Amino acid sequence: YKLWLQYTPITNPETVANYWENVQNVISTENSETLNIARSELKEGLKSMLGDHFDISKKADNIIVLGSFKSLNEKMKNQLKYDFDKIKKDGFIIKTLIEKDLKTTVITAKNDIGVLYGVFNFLRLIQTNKSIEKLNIIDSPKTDIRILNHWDNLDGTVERGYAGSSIWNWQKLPEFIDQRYIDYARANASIGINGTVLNNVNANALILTPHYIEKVAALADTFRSYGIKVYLTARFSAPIEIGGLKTADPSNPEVIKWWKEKANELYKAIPDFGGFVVKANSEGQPGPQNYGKNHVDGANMLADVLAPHGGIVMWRAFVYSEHDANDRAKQAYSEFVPYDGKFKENVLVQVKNGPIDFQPREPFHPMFGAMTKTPLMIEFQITQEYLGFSTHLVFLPKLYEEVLQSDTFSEGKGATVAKIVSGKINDHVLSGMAGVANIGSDLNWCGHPFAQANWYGFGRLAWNPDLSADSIANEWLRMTFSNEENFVKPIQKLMLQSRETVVNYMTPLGLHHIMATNHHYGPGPWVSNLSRPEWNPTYYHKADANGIGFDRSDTGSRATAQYFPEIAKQFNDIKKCPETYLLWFHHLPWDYELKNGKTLWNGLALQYQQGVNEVHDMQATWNRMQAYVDETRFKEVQMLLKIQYEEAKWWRDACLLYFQQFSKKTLPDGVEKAA
Ligand code: GCW
Repeated sequence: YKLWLQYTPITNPETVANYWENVQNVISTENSETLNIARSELKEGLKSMLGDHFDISKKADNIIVLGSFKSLNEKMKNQLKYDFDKIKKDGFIIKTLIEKDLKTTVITAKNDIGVLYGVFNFLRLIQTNKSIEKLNIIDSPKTDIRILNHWDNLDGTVERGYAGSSIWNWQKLPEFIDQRYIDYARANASIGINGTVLNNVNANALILTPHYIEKVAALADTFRSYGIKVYLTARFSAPIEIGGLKTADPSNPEVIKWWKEKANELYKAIPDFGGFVVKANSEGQPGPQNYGKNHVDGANMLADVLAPHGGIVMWRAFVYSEHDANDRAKQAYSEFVPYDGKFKENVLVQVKNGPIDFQPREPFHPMFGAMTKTPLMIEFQITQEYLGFSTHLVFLPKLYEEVLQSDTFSEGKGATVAKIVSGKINDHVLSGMAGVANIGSDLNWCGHPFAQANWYGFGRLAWNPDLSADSIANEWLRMTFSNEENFVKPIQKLMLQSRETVVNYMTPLGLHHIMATNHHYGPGPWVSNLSRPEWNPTYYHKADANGIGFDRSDTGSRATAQYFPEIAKQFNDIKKCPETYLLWFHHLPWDYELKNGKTLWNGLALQYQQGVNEVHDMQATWNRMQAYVDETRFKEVQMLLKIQYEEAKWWRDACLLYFQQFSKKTLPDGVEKAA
């Protein structure tokens, strides 16, 4: 329940003494709600980790000074002023200053929240067993909007949520502030998350009624001192549903007036309200296209009403329709890219990491790099809709890293998705990263003890999209479980491998969207009778007697042409296309020869088997860890891995039996037959 903020007592007396040498007291130079939180977090954290040694009532020499730059004494200001020029909004400095025998560690920032971020960073050093003797850390977030998207409905259910029900208790709000809200804010602040969208993108307009606004305001009040702003999803047809109007046409003066008044009402209750996320004209949601208008008309109308209050619009690009079903992967690009430059300044277009839908593996979305005048946010899914819910252990930062480090070549070599979303490439004022939350009412927040790492990792990468999944796994394990090398090493390896493993047993070689209908849990490549073509798995794998895969090259849907030439050429050419994306971009015969010399059929089968073997190895590794993990978590993970193993076999058997009807080939040696 304590997530990565365990502050586990350090047992080695020497280590304790060492830390104690450097932190004998905490002095804060000013007061504010946020700084008080920072101070008490630091004291409680140190006390918990260092034990009785840390007695703040004792007179002490080596201290930590906490406060914003303006509150520091002249001497410190002089020593820090150059560093200070290097930090940006919300950034911080942690620096050891030594004068004669006196050592002072200063944690300072331009604003209060920066100090709180600095405190969590400092505590992380001790949590992960790092030295704090001579510190010189200057760090700032690389994106502005680091935000969770909750797909929580007002009735307490969570769309694609696998960790119990919504943590927002609408019935008891605004009076009752659940301790969980505070714990939630603290956990988010500890990784730099500074925004939360409380409700589902498949929005219910009721959230915008006075009854709910009051409740939303109570949450905003709770989160404010942790630096977290509240945002809502806006249902485009709200003027009709709760406003009594006949239309929601964005050009209609009555509609515009209604939204203006709604914005005024929201900002009266929540002066720092963040703004709206909108899913429009996608999967049946209402939008401007219902009135013959386009995304720009819709987004700009809302942007105009929010602009005077400093609010923003995050307009989602997840759109596809049955009317243009030649290739769903191409639709968002065609609907948005032509409008580059037309969006108002306070609009960001929010784009999923890949062109289909949160698959175990997708190439990066071709919109990244293609809209130079519009800030693009990236949307990742933290909840594991297509990756085994909260039952399978999958460390997602590995997936995030793969996407973020992809080179779009939009401005020549090095224009990575990370650089585009952090606004570096086209100098955008706004930048951001959204993660669809995996948080629910479960005792452990996320349903799987290791799913917490995905929330943690998302936050860390939103702060710095260039961090490595490797370092994130390492720090998370140390903070959440143990600093024992015999534990950290093998489990870090297990986590880093886990994403490739799920790809192997679900969708190897670029296969995608072959999950069972609606819930997306388990295999369903055979489904072909759904009303919309692009909902059927057969639409994506196109397996037949001649082969398997979706031809998106120049001989097929030409989706490859949406990428910049360097990438397009690579994806287009069977010989150059990375095999991880092979069947994403090409339809190939069953005996096509893979790079390892195997036929496509044999290679595919062996990869499914490898996924199964890898889960087996994960089990074996975990079973050796009993000594390092408390019994509850040890057993939970053990039981979950057992399910994962059985289900990896289920995936292998179901997919291979199904595809075998077309390939008409036997399974190669090494692949176990279905029981
Ligand atoms: O992946 C699909 C999900 C829907 C979701 C949609 C979206 C919120 O299956 O449940 O709806 O994406 O992102 O809008």
